[in-house]
Amino acid sequence: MKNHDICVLGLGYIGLPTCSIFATKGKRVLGVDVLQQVVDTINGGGIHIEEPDLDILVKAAVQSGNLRAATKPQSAGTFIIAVPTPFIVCEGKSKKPDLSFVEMATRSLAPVVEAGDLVILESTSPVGTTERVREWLGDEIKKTGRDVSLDSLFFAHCPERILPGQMLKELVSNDRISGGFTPEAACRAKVLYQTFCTAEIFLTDARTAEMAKLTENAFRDVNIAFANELSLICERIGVDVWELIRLANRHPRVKILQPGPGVGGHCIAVDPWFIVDAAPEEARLVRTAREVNDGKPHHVVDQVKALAKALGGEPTIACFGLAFKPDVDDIRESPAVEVVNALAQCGNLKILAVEPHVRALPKRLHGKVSLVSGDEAIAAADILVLLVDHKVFKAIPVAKLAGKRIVDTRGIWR
Ligand code: SAJ
Repeated sequence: MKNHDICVLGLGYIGLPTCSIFATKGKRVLGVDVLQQVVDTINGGGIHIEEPDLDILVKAAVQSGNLRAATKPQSAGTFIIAVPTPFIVCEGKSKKPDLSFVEMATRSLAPVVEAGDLVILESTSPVGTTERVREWLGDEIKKTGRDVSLDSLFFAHCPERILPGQMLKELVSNDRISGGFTPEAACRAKVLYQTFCTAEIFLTDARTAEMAKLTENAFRDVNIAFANELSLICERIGVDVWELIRLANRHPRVKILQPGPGVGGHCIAVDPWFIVDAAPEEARLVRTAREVNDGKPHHVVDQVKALAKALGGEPTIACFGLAFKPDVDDIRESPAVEVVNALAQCGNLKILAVEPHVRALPKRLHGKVSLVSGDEAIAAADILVLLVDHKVFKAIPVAKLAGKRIVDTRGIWR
Protein backbone atom coordinates (compact mmCIF):
# COMPACT_ATOMS: atom_id res chain seq x y z
CA MET A 1 0.00 0.00 0.00
CA LYS A 2 1.21 3.50 -0.84
CA ASN A 3 2.05 5.91 1.98
CA HIS A 4 -0.19 8.64 0.60
CA ASP A 5 -3.49 8.85 -1.25
CA ILE A 6 -2.68 12.27 -2.72
CA CYS A 7 0.49 14.23 -3.32
CA VAL A 8 -0.07 17.96 -3.98
CA LEU A 9 2.77 19.87 -5.65
CA GLY A 10 2.88 23.56 -4.74
CA LEU A 11 1.69 24.74 -1.33
CA GLY A 12 0.49 28.21 -2.27
CA TYR A 13 -2.92 29.84 -2.44
CA ILE A 14 -4.49 26.85 -4.19
CA GLY A 15 -2.34 23.89 -3.16
CA LEU A 16 -2.44 24.51 0.57
CA PRO A 17 -6.23 24.80 1.00
CA THR A 18 -6.71 21.87 -1.38
CA CYS A 19 -4.43 19.45 0.42
CA SER A 20 -5.70 20.55 3.82
CA ILE A 21 -9.33 19.98 2.93
CA PHE A 22 -8.54 16.53 1.48
CA ALA A 23 -6.68 15.68 4.70
CA THR A 24 -9.56 16.75 6.94
CA LYS A 25 -11.81 14.46 4.85
CA GLY A 26 -9.63 11.47 5.73
CA LYS A 27 -7.26 11.34 2.75
CA ARG A 28 -3.57 10.81 3.53
CA VAL A 29 -1.90 13.77 1.87
CA LEU A 30 1.68 14.78 1.20
CA GLY A 31 2.08 18.47 0.35
CA VAL A 32 5.22 19.28 -1.61
CA ASP A 33 6.94 22.64 -1.90
CA VAL A 34 10.42 23.52 -3.09
CA LEU A 35 10.84 25.98 -0.20
CA GLN A 36 12.06 24.27 2.98
CA GLN A 37 10.72 27.17 5.05
CA VAL A 38 7.18 26.61 3.73
CA VAL A 39 7.45 22.87 4.44
CA ASP A 40 8.64 23.52 8.02
CA THR A 41 5.88 26.05 8.68
CA ILE A 42 3.18 23.63 7.53
CA ASN A 43 4.63 20.65 9.41
CA GLY A 44 4.52 22.89 12.50
CA GLY A 45 0.78 23.43 11.89
CA GLY A 46 1.26 27.03 10.70
CA ILE A 47 0.59 28.86 7.43
CA HIS A 48 2.63 31.25 5.28
CA ILE A 49 -0.25 32.88 3.38
CA GLU A 50 -3.24 34.91 4.52
CA GLU A 51 -6.75 33.58 4.03
CA PRO A 52 -9.64 33.62 6.53
CA ASP A 53 -9.80 30.37 8.57
CA LEU A 54 -7.04 28.67 6.57
CA ASP A 55 -4.90 28.54 9.73
CA ILE A 56 -7.60 26.51 11.52
CA LEU A 57 -7.98 24.11 8.59
CA VAL A 58 -4.23 23.52 8.19
CA LYS A 59 -3.75 23.00 11.92
CA ALA A 60 -6.58 20.47 12.02
CA ALA A 61 -5.17 18.68 8.95
CA VAL A 62 -1.65 18.45 10.38
CA GLN A 63 -2.85 17.45 13.87
CA SER A 64 -4.98 14.65 12.41
CA GLY A 65 -1.77 13.13 11.05
CA ASN A 66 -3.23 13.11 7.52
CA LEU A 67 -1.24 16.08 6.19
CA ARG A 68 2.52 16.19 6.02
CA ALA A 69 4.77 18.41 3.93
CA ALA A 70 8.07 17.62 2.21
CA THR A 71 10.33 19.08 -0.46
CA LYS A 72 10.14 16.03 -2.76
CA PRO A 73 7.14 14.00 -3.99
CA GLN A 74 6.60 10.42 -2.84
CA SER A 75 4.38 7.65 -4.16
CA ALA A 76 0.64 8.38 -4.07
CA GLY A 77 -2.40 7.29 -6.06
CA THR A 78 -3.05 10.86 -7.26
CA PHE A 79 -0.72 13.78 -7.96
CA ILE A 80 -2.14 17.31 -8.10
CA ILE A 81 0.00 20.03 -9.66
CA ALA A 82 -0.85 23.46 -8.24
CA VAL A 83 2.21 25.57 -9.00
CA PRO A 84 2.21 29.13 -10.42
CA THR A 85 1.88 29.86 -14.15
CA PRO A 86 2.96 33.50 -14.55
CA PHE A 87 3.78 35.17 -17.86
CA ILE A 88 7.08 36.38 -19.24
CA VAL A 89 7.22 39.75 -20.99
CA CYS A 90 9.01 39.19 -24.27
CA GLU A 91 10.61 41.64 -26.67
CA GLY A 92 7.99 43.77 -28.37
CA LYS A 93 6.00 43.57 -25.09
CA SER A 94 4.11 40.40 -26.02
CA LYS A 95 3.41 38.18 -23.01
CA LYS A 96 4.09 34.46 -23.05
CA PRO A 97 3.02 31.88 -20.47
CA ASP A 98 5.85 30.64 -18.27
CA LEU A 99 5.30 26.91 -17.80
CA SER A 100 8.68 26.22 -16.21
CA PHE A 101 7.19 25.55 -12.74
CA VAL A 102 4.64 23.12 -14.19
CA GLU A 103 7.36 21.36 -16.17
CA MET A 104 9.64 21.10 -13.13
CA ALA A 105 6.85 19.75 -10.93
CA THR A 106 5.81 17.25 -13.61
CA ARG A 107 9.32 15.95 -14.17
CA SER A 108 9.80 15.52 -10.40
CA LEU A 109 7.09 12.83 -10.50
CA ALA A 110 9.05 10.48 -12.78
CA PRO A 111 10.83 8.56 -9.98
CA VAL A 112 7.61 7.93 -7.99
CA VAL A 113 4.71 7.60 -10.42
CA GLU A 114 3.30 4.09 -10.95
CA ALA A 115 0.89 2.42 -13.36
CA GLY A 116 -2.72 3.37 -12.61
CA ASP A 117 -1.86 6.74 -10.99
CA LEU A 118 -3.86 9.88 -11.75
CA VAL A 119 -2.03 13.17 -12.51
CA ILE A 120 -4.18 16.31 -12.21
CA LEU A 121 -3.10 19.74 -13.39
CA GLU A 122 -4.88 22.42 -11.31
CA SER A 123 -2.69 25.38 -12.27
CA THR A 124 -4.35 27.81 -14.67
CA SER A 125 -2.70 26.91 -17.95
CA PRO A 126 -2.75 27.62 -21.68
CA VAL A 127 -4.69 25.20 -23.83
CA GLY A 128 -2.65 22.06 -24.51
CA THR A 129 -0.70 22.08 -21.23
CA THR A 130 -2.23 18.84 -19.90
CA GLU A 131 -0.98 17.11 -23.07
CA ARG A 132 2.44 18.64 -22.51
CA VAL A 133 2.43 17.45 -18.89
CA ARG A 134 1.88 13.94 -20.23
CA GLU A 135 4.75 14.34 -22.70
CA TRP A 136 7.15 15.81 -20.13
CA LEU A 137 6.41 13.00 -17.73
CA GLY A 138 6.86 10.39 -20.46
CA ASP A 139 10.18 11.94 -21.41
CA GLU A 140 11.41 12.02 -17.80
CA ILE A 141 10.30 8.46 -17.05
CA LYS A 142 12.36 7.35 -20.05
CA LYS A 143 15.40 9.11 -18.59
CA THR A 144 15.01 7.28 -15.27
CA GLY A 145 14.84 3.97 -17.12
CA ARG A 146 11.73 2.96 -15.12
CA ASP A 147 9.21 0.62 -16.72
CA VAL A 148 6.04 2.76 -16.46
CA SER A 149 3.97 3.10 -19.61
CA LEU A 150 2.36 6.51 -20.26
CA ASP A 151 -0.81 4.68 -21.34
CA SER A 152 -1.11 3.22 -17.85
CA LEU A 153 -1.38 6.73 -16.34
CA PHE A 154 -4.41 9.04 -16.21
CA PHE A 155 -4.19 12.81 -16.86
CA ALA A 156 -6.79 15.52 -16.21
CA HIS A 157 -7.13 19.27 -15.87
CA CYS A 158 -9.38 20.44 -13.02
CA PRO A 159 -8.99 24.20 -12.61
CA GLU A 160 -9.87 25.91 -9.35
CA ARG A 161 -12.33 28.81 -9.23
CA ILE A 162 -12.02 30.00 -5.66
CA LEU A 163 -12.13 33.68 -4.78
CA PRO A 164 -9.38 34.97 -2.48
CA GLY A 165 -11.04 36.00 0.78
CA GLN A 166 -13.73 33.31 0.43
CA MET A 167 -11.60 30.35 -0.58
CA LEU A 168 -12.69 27.77 1.95
CA LYS A 169 -16.37 28.35 1.32
CA GLU A 170 -15.98 28.37 -2.48
CA LEU A 171 -13.72 25.30 -2.49
CA VAL A 172 -16.67 23.29 -1.23
CA SER A 173 -19.59 25.03 -2.91
CA ASN A 174 -18.40 26.07 -6.41
CA ASP A 175 -19.23 23.86 -9.39
CA ARG A 176 -16.09 22.46 -10.98
CA ILE A 177 -14.95 21.21 -14.38
CA SER A 178 -13.03 17.98 -14.77
CA GLY A 179 -11.31 17.77 -18.15
CA GLY A 180 -9.69 14.45 -18.94
CA PHE A 181 -7.00 13.49 -21.41
CA THR A 182 -9.32 10.48 -21.63
CA PRO A 183 -12.95 10.20 -20.43
CA GLU A 184 -11.86 7.75 -17.73
CA ALA A 185 -9.32 10.24 -16.37
CA ALA A 186 -12.05 12.94 -16.16
CA CYS A 187 -14.30 10.53 -14.22
CA ARG A 188 -11.56 9.55 -11.80
CA ALA A 189 -10.75 13.20 -11.07
CA LYS A 190 -14.45 13.94 -10.53
CA VAL A 191 -14.76 11.14 -7.97
CA LEU A 192 -11.71 12.48 -6.15
CA TYR A 193 -13.02 16.07 -5.89
CA GLN A 194 -16.37 14.77 -4.70
CA THR A 195 -14.50 14.00 -1.46
CA PHE A 196 -15.10 17.63 -0.45
CA CYS A 197 -16.93 19.41 -3.29
CA THR A 198 -20.67 19.40 -2.69
CA ALA A 199 -21.52 21.18 -5.97
CA GLU A 200 -21.75 19.76 -9.49
CA ILE A 201 -18.65 18.55 -11.29
CA PHE A 202 -18.92 18.60 -15.08
CA LEU A 203 -16.95 16.26 -17.31
CA THR A 204 -15.20 17.37 -20.48
CA ASP A 205 -11.87 17.02 -22.27
CA ALA A 206 -8.67 18.63 -20.98
CA ARG A 207 -8.42 21.33 -23.67
CA THR A 208 -11.97 22.57 -23.06
CA ALA A 209 -11.33 22.64 -19.31
CA GLU A 210 -8.14 24.66 -19.85
CA MET A 211 -9.95 27.14 -22.08
CA ALA A 212 -12.92 27.36 -19.69
CA LYS A 213 -10.71 28.61 -16.86
CA LEU A 214 -9.04 31.21 -19.09
CA THR A 215 -12.43 32.24 -20.44
CA GLU A 216 -13.93 32.82 -16.99
CA ASN A 217 -11.18 35.23 -15.99
CA ALA A 218 -11.11 36.91 -19.42
CA PHE A 219 -14.89 37.41 -19.17
CA ARG A 220 -14.43 39.24 -15.87
CA ASP A 221 -11.52 41.26 -17.24
CA VAL A 222 -13.48 42.37 -20.31
CA ASN A 223 -16.44 43.39 -18.13
CA ILE A 224 -14.25 45.35 -15.70
CA ALA A 225 -12.59 46.99 -18.73
CA PHE A 226 -16.01 48.12 -19.94
CA ALA A 227 -16.64 49.77 -16.55
CA ASN A 228 -13.16 51.31 -16.56
CA GLU A 229 -13.61 52.65 -20.09
CA LEU A 230 -16.98 54.10 -19.11
CA SER A 231 -15.29 55.92 -16.23
CA LEU A 232 -12.87 57.57 -18.70
CA ILE A 233 -15.67 58.48 -21.11
CA CYS A 234 -17.78 59.92 -18.29
CA GLU A 235 -14.90 61.99 -16.97
CA ARG A 236 -14.43 63.48 -20.46
CA ILE A 237 -18.12 64.31 -20.96
CA GLY A 238 -18.90 65.33 -17.38
CA VAL A 239 -21.24 62.53 -16.30
CA ASP A 240 -21.10 60.81 -12.88
CA VAL A 241 -20.13 57.23 -13.83
CA TRP A 242 -21.39 55.74 -10.54
CA GLU A 243 -24.81 57.21 -10.95
CA LEU A 244 -24.80 56.16 -14.61
CA ILE A 245 -23.96 52.52 -13.79
CA ARG A 246 -26.48 52.42 -10.94
CA LEU A 247 -29.23 53.55 -13.29
CA ALA A 248 -28.20 51.44 -16.31
CA ASN A 249 -28.12 48.35 -14.07
CA ARG A 250 -31.86 48.78 -13.43
CA HIS A 251 -32.34 47.34 -16.94
CA PRO A 252 -33.19 43.64 -16.49
CA ARG A 253 -30.41 42.45 -18.79
CA VAL A 254 -27.65 44.94 -17.90
CA LYS A 255 -25.12 44.24 -15.14
CA ILE A 256 -22.17 46.59 -15.44
CA LEU A 257 -19.27 46.02 -13.01
CA GLN A 258 -17.53 48.77 -11.07
CA PRO A 259 -14.65 50.93 -12.30
CA GLY A 260 -11.54 51.23 -10.18
CA PRO A 261 -7.84 52.10 -10.31
CA GLY A 262 -7.09 48.97 -12.40
CA VAL A 263 -7.20 45.20 -12.09
CA GLY A 264 -4.92 43.41 -9.64
CA GLY A 265 -4.45 39.92 -8.30
CA HIS A 266 -2.63 36.98 -9.81
CA CYS A 267 -5.32 35.67 -12.13
CA ILE A 268 -7.50 38.16 -13.98
CA ALA A 269 -4.58 40.36 -15.03
CA VAL A 270 -2.61 37.31 -16.23
CA ASP A 271 -4.86 34.62 -17.69
CA PRO A 272 -6.34 36.64 -20.60
CA TRP A 273 -2.79 37.00 -21.98
CA PHE A 274 -2.71 33.19 -22.45
CA ILE A 275 -5.66 33.54 -24.81
CA VAL A 276 -4.02 36.46 -26.62
CA ASP A 277 -0.81 34.46 -26.97
CA ALA A 278 -2.69 31.47 -28.43
CA ALA A 279 -4.76 33.45 -30.96
CA PRO A 280 -3.27 36.96 -31.28
CA GLU A 281 -5.22 37.93 -34.38
CA GLU A 282 -8.60 36.80 -33.12
CA ALA A 283 -8.34 37.86 -29.46
CA ARG A 284 -8.75 41.57 -30.14
CA LEU A 285 -11.33 42.32 -27.47
CA VAL A 286 -9.46 40.29 -24.85
CA ARG A 287 -6.22 42.16 -25.59
CA THR A 288 -7.89 45.56 -25.59
CA ALA A 289 -9.55 44.83 -22.25
CA ARG A 290 -6.15 44.05 -20.76
CA GLU A 291 -4.75 47.28 -22.18
CA VAL A 292 -7.67 49.35 -20.86
CA ASN A 293 -7.32 47.84 -17.38
CA ASP A 294 -3.53 48.11 -17.35
CA GLY A 295 -3.83 51.77 -18.40
CA LYS A 296 -6.10 52.72 -15.51
CA PRO A 297 -3.42 53.18 -12.77
CA HIS A 298 -1.53 55.61 -15.05
CA HIS A 299 -4.71 57.58 -15.60
CA VAL A 300 -5.27 57.87 -11.83
CA VAL A 301 -1.68 59.07 -11.37
CA ASP A 302 -2.24 61.72 -14.05
CA GLN A 303 -5.46 62.86 -12.34
CA VAL A 304 -3.67 63.28 -8.99
CA LYS A 305 -0.71 65.05 -10.56
CA ALA A 306 -3.01 67.50 -12.35
CA LEU A 307 -4.81 68.26 -9.09
CA ALA A 308 -1.50 68.73 -7.26
CA LYS A 309 -0.26 71.08 -9.98
CA ALA A 310 -3.44 73.12 -9.77
CA LEU A 311 -3.00 73.42 -5.99
CA GLY A 312 0.63 74.52 -6.35
CA GLY A 313 3.42 74.22 -3.78
CA GLU A 314 4.27 70.78 -2.42
CA PRO A 315 0.92 69.29 -1.48
CA THR A 316 0.55 66.29 0.83
CA ILE A 317 -1.30 63.38 -0.74
CA ALA A 318 -2.95 60.62 1.28
CA CYS A 319 -3.68 57.36 -0.56
CA PHE A 320 -6.36 55.17 0.98
CA GLY A 321 -5.80 51.46 0.35
CA LEU A 322 -2.92 49.34 -0.94
CA ALA A 323 -4.60 45.93 -1.26
CA PHE A 324 -5.58 44.58 -4.69
CA LYS A 325 -9.23 44.48 -3.70
CA PRO A 326 -11.48 45.35 -0.75
CA ASP A 327 -11.15 43.78 2.69
CA VAL A 328 -8.12 41.59 1.97
CA ASP A 329 -4.53 42.15 3.03
CA ASP A 330 -3.04 40.93 -0.25
CA ILE A 331 -1.01 43.73 -1.85
CA ARG A 332 0.76 41.73 -4.55
CA GLU A 333 0.04 42.87 -8.14
CA SER A 334 -2.06 45.66 -6.67
CA PRO A 335 -2.93 48.65 -8.89
CA ALA A 336 -3.15 50.73 -5.69
CA VAL A 337 0.52 50.04 -4.94
CA GLU A 338 1.37 50.94 -8.54
CA VAL A 339 -0.40 54.29 -8.17
CA VAL A 340 1.24 55.08 -4.82
CA ASN A 341 4.67 54.09 -6.14
CA ALA A 342 4.31 56.26 -9.25
CA LEU A 343 3.21 59.25 -7.15
CA ALA A 344 6.16 58.70 -4.81
CA GLN A 345 8.54 58.84 -7.81
CA CYS A 346 7.36 62.37 -8.62
CA GLY A 347 9.67 63.84 -5.97
CA ASN A 348 7.73 67.03 -5.23
CA LEU A 349 4.79 65.33 -3.48
CA LYS A 350 4.60 64.13 0.13
CA ILE A 351 2.84 60.76 0.07
CA LEU A 352 0.99 59.14 2.96
CA ALA A 353 -0.59 55.69 2.72
CA VAL A 354 -3.44 54.31 4.80
CA GLU A 355 -3.87 50.52 4.80
CA PRO A 356 -5.44 49.11 7.96
CA HIS A 357 -5.01 45.53 6.66
CA VAL A 358 -1.19 45.56 6.66
CA ARG A 359 1.40 46.20 9.34
CA ALA A 360 4.21 47.32 7.04
CA LEU A 361 4.61 48.94 3.65
CA PRO A 362 5.79 46.83 0.71
CA LYS A 363 9.57 47.12 0.17
CA ARG A 364 9.29 49.22 -2.99
CA LEU A 365 7.59 52.00 -1.00
CA HIS A 366 10.09 52.04 1.88
CA GLY A 367 11.62 55.45 2.51
CA LYS A 368 9.29 57.13 0.00
CA VAL A 369 5.89 56.81 1.66
CA SER A 370 4.69 56.96 5.30
CA LEU A 371 2.10 54.46 6.56
CA VAL A 372 -0.34 56.39 8.77
CA SER A 373 -3.83 56.04 10.26
CA GLY A 374 -6.90 57.32 8.44
CA ASP A 375 -7.34 60.17 10.92
CA GLU A 376 -3.72 61.28 10.60
CA ALA A 377 -4.01 61.18 6.82
CA ILE A 378 -7.19 63.24 6.72
CA ALA A 379 -5.71 65.81 9.09
CA ALA A 380 -2.43 66.17 7.19
CA ALA A 381 -3.33 65.82 3.52
CA ASP A 382 -4.41 68.32 0.88
CA ILE A 383 -5.49 65.63 -1.56
CA LEU A 384 -7.16 62.32 -0.64
CA VAL A 385 -6.93 59.47 -3.16
CA LEU A 386 -9.32 56.58 -2.53
CA LEU A 387 -7.89 53.45 -4.13
CA VAL A 388 -9.58 50.50 -2.39
CA ASP A 389 -13.18 50.35 -1.19
CA HIS A 390 -12.42 48.67 2.16
CA LYS A 391 -15.38 48.63 4.56
CA VAL A 392 -13.47 50.86 6.99
CA PHE A 393 -13.08 53.56 4.33
CA LYS A 394 -16.74 53.34 3.37
CA ALA A 395 -17.57 54.02 7.02
CA ILE A 396 -15.75 57.37 7.07
CA PRO A 397 -18.44 60.10 7.16
CA VAL A 398 -18.15 62.25 4.03
CA ALA A 399 -18.58 65.37 6.21
CA LYS A 400 -15.18 64.56 7.75
CA LEU A 401 -13.58 65.05 4.33
CA ALA A 402 -14.95 68.56 3.79
CA GLY A 403 -12.44 70.99 2.29
CA LYS A 404 -10.17 68.25 0.91
CA ARG A 405 -9.49 67.66 -2.78
CA ILE A 406 -10.58 64.09 -3.56
CA VAL A 407 -9.76 61.57 -6.28
CA ASP A 408 -12.17 58.73 -5.59
CA THR A 409 -11.45 55.77 -7.89
CA ARG A 410 -14.16 53.64 -6.27
CA GLY A 411 -17.01 56.11 -5.97
CA ILE A 412 -17.58 55.66 -2.23
CA TRP A 413 -17.04 59.21 -1.01
CA ARG A 414 -19.49 61.02 -3.25
N1 SAJ B 1 -12.45 44.62 -9.84
C1 SAJ B 1 -12.90 45.87 -10.33
N2 SAJ B 1 -14.23 46.05 -10.53
C2 SAJ B 1 -15.13 45.06 -10.29
C3 SAJ B 1 -14.69 43.80 -9.81
C4 SAJ B 1 -13.33 43.62 -9.60
O1 SAJ B 1 -12.12 46.79 -10.56
O2 SAJ B 1 -16.34 45.32 -10.48
C5 SAJ B 1 -11.00 44.42 -9.61
C6 SAJ B 1 -10.66 44.14 -8.14
O3 SAJ B 1 -10.56 45.31 -7.40
C7 SAJ B 1 -9.34 43.41 -8.29
C8 SAJ B 1 -9.49 42.63 -9.60
O4 SAJ B 1 -10.59 43.23 -10.28
O5 SAJ B 1 -8.26 44.32 -8.45
C9 SAJ B 1 -9.78 41.15 -9.43
O6 SAJ B 1 -10.64 40.91 -8.33
P1 SAJ B 1 -11.83 39.83 -8.35
O7 SAJ B 1 -12.45 39.83 -7.01
O8 SAJ B 1 -12.70 40.05 -9.50
O9 SAJ B 1 -11.09 38.44 -8.67
P2 SAJ B 1 -9.83 37.63 -8.03
O10 SAJ B 1 -8.61 37.95 -8.86
O11 SAJ B 1 -9.72 37.80 -6.57
O12 SAJ B 1 -10.28 36.11 -8.34
C10 SAJ B 1 -10.58 35.72 -9.68
C11 SAJ B 1 -11.98 35.05 -9.69
N3 SAJ B 1 -12.44 34.88 -11.07
C12 SAJ B 1 -13.66 35.31 -11.48
O13 SAJ B 1 -14.43 35.89 -10.75
C13 SAJ B 1 -14.03 34.99 -12.89
C14 SAJ B 1 -11.90 33.71 -8.95
O14 SAJ B 1 -13.14 33.02 -9.02
C15 SAJ B 1 -10.80 32.84 -9.56
O15 SAJ B 1 -10.66 31.59 -8.89
C16 SAJ B 1 -9.49 33.59 -9.41
O16 SAJ B 1 -9.59 34.82 -10.15
C17 SAJ B 1 -8.37 32.72 -9.96
O17 SAJ B 1 -7.66 32.08 -9.15
O18 SAJ B 1 -8.28 32.56 -11.18
